[in-house]
Amino acid sequence: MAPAQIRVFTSDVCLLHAPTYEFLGGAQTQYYESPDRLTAIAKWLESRPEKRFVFSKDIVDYGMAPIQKIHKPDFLEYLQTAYEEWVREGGHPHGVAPATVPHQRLARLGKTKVKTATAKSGEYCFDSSAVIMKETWRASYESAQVTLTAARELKRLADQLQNTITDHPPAVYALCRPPGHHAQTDLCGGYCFLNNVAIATQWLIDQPQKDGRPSRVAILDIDYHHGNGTQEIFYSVKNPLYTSLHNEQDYPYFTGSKEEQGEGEGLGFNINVPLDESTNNDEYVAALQKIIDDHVRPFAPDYIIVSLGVDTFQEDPIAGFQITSDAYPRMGAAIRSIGVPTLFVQEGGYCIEKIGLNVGGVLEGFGGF
Ligand code: OKP
Ligand code: ZN
Repeated sequence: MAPAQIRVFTSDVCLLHAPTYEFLGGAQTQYYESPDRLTAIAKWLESRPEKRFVFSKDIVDYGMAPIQKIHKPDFLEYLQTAYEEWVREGGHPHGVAPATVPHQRLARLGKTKVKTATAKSGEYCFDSSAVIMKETWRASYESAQVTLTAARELKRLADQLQNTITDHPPAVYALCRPPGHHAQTDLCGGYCFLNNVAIATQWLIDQPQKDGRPSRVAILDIDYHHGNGTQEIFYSVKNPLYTSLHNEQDYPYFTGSKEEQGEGEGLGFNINVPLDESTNNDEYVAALQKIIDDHVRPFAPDYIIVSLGVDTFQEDPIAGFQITSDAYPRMGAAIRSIGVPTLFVQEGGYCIEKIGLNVGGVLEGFGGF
């Protein structure tokens, strides 16, 4: 039997972050990570029959504590003050975007103290796509709170099912933006400011199981891009397990190889599976099934968190494998077969016309609708 419904949490505050342009391939283009993505997904899900998707805009404010467990205090301070300082210093009012970043081979003798808004824009960011505008902090904070609210609902549903035998694990979906998987402990980049998945992961780990032990979380990052942020944040711990399928040849270019397997206690708990850009539906689903069988199931997670990017789609304007809309329900079904309560968190996906169909495909595939 399929779960009757999938709960969806979202918030209009997530729409407030709306830069109008970015630089792609040297050209000034539209800002692809737009609020329209979120409204297009909501519209598609709401149009489905049988009230499969139950929306809630009741977002709980968990405050800064769960965010401070992941991100450094100076970085959090920066995100909240960057725009005002930038404008005060004469930066363009569209928003903060670095022109100079501290490259690792740049001579840094440790004596310079970063003070100006322009210098800080490079210190805390690794590319030009994470534009900080007036409402970016508010929207990013809300995006994290939407994810936490969804995580709490998943825990509630999982607890309810504790003593029930079921083949339909509960699923909850955080329909949020800006996305998060590129955001590191003290770096924004790749349209990401706060790492929503990392924040919710740590929150769930900190919710003990019945026997008092911390919960075990496996992250399945199916966005087209490597989640360098989530990898970095959990690189030296053995819980969560981080797994990612992505195109290693594409953005963010310098992370995501098979050789990155974690360090110290975390060795073996970071699994990167790079795929070629020619990857088609069957090949993708086979790779997903393999990562599930070889790594996710053996980890015996209490929860799964999916970094749900649908920029794997062949028609995506800035990304994409050779994957059509038919593949998404198959991905959802493969994830459901693990049989574990699952939190879906929105990451990338930039084809506005099909983003609802593709996200909805994964969720309906999981639900068995
Ligand atoms: C965010 B998420 C590549 C340009 C990349 C930033 C992409 C961020 C993707 N040609 N610009 O993982 O979907
Ligand atoms: Zn992506």
